[in-house]
Amino acid sequence: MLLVLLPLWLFLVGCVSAHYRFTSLISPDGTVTDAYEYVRKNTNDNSPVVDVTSDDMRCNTGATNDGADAKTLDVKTGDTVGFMADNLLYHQGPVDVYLGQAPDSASSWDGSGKAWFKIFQIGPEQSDNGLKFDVSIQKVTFTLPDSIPDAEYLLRIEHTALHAGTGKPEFYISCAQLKVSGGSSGSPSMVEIPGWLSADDPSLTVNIYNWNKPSSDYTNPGPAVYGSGTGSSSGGDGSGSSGSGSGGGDDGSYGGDDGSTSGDDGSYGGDDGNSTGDAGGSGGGSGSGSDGSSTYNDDYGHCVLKYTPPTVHKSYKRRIVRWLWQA
Ligand SMILES: [Cu+2]
Repeated sequence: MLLVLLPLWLFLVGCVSAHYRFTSLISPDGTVTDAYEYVRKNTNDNSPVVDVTSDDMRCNTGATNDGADAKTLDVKTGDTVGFMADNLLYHQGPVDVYLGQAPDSASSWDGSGKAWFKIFQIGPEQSDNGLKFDVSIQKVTFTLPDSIPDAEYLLRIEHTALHAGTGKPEFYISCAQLKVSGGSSGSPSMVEIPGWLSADDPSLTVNIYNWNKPSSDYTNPGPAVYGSGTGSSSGGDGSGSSGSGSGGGDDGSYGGDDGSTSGDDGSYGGDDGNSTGDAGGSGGGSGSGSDGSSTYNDDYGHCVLKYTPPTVHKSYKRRIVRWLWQA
């Protein structure tokens, strides 16, 4: 039976490896800090959270209750910070960034309570032809609001992948730990996570492939942005890292489209360049094709298996069928 399961196994491996995590905090001087230095480490590899009512929505699976291993970075209001992911956010969907005010230290807080407010968002381009999200983002930076209380915070990024169709969102989440000083007496209105979004929220049930512009504007999940909401996005190690789009803001406008030139490092699950299988995944994809099977992402970002069975003589085929039947 192992032989039979092998192609399936390759399929799963190829798909999982194509996902992404926000592993690094970008400090105010622009440094991409080490993976999980200031970001809480999750335990679900690069898989998404899919239940919007789960406590895992706060900081991802395994990271909501565990901040002890991550450091807390000193920053000031008005500083520009950000997140770097370990892959392009190649699924279509919005990006939203929140601050959660810890009652005490960020590292000891589980993110519970009405303590979260949004400070940045990246929405889609909206046209008569549908919604279009930037799928070449790897780095997201934004300015911390001027008017927030001095406190320790969890800085939370959420990428909501909407590619799988109506009502099947995938949430890619990370939390970094910050100690903010220099603030004033601002008092943003706050929401509770989970609880601030329900599964039937229009931002989650939208069909991004069938959406007509004039009837309704798309609004990102969650509350309006508090503060200026300025920031940008770009690809990872490719060109175009100086993006200056005025992303987000209350209008949900498309963020950072100047600087989002794809950082094409080959980690993107190639469209179809590796679909022949026996070439072993050339063309920058993640295919594992040496035995005739490979995976690639189709136009909707779905992971697809291409399996070309080896040529087997008829008599062997019969034997294999008989063997399977008996197994
Ligand atoms: Cu996916």
